[in-house]
Amino acid sequence: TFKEGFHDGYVLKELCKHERYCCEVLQTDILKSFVPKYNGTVTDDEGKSYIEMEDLLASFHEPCIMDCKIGVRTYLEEDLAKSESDPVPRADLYEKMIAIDPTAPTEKENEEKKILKPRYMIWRETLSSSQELGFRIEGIKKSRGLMSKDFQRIKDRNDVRQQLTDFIANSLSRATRYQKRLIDLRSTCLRSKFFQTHELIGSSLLFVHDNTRASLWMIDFGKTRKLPNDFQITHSKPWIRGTHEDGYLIGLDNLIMILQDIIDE
Ligand code: 4IP
Ligand code: MN
Repeated sequence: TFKEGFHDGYVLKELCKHERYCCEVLQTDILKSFVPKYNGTVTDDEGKSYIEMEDLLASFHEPCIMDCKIGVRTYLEEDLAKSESDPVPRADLYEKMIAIDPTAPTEKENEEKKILKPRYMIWRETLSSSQELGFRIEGIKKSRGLMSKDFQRIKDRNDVRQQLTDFIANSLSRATRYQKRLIDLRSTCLRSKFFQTHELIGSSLLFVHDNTRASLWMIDFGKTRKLPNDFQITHSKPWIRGTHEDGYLIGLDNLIMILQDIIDE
């Protein structure tokens, strides 16, 4: 869903105000080197607006790409509240659910052929590794191949590890480089003003490597929100409603540990 940017080496992503705000703030945060460069917004001939940001793949040759969604929770607390006060079950989410597992819907959901979004999101978290490991593999593209999104049921630590091993094609140097970058990211997060004052929901890490390099960046800030004033989260305690905990560091720590297992293998 990216279009070529107006400037060389940039891509356009459909404008989301929350994401634009994060991109702006992050340009002056110490996390800057872990996010794509941001070049403001542009509007096309049809009046559609976009954010223009760095094409992270531009400097790679036939890159392999992996998108990992970070966090134990993938929906906003406000969406949960909304869905309780004004429930709007959705047919499209029911269809997506039965495509993955026809036995997943309840009797009532099967009658309506609709489900609520938080129910769908929580089901996706528990079917995958999100809830236990604080991250899940969303997609992998091997060089020149197509993007595969068939990872909905990758849940167990060993299965995740196997997928990661495949992704890096068993390369020790890639495992080491990715792990080092994750450790740098973790320590930068702990010192980051942005990280201290925001909950990061549905945000991803984009892993990219080719034959000579391997690196990763934080992407997708459409559901990242500023915490209420004077509100603090640990990013590492399990989520309990009202705490706004996102489990971001749970995800980073597990990624770092699984890569360590791969390195020690
Ligand atoms: C999708 O489920 C993803 O969770 C989307 O998040 C989410 O968009 C979609 O919600 C939801 O249906 P699948 O991955 O199972 O397809 P992302 O864009 O981060 O991948 P939101 O809007 O919550 O970010 P809807 O409401 O757009 O369908
Ligand atoms: Mn994403």
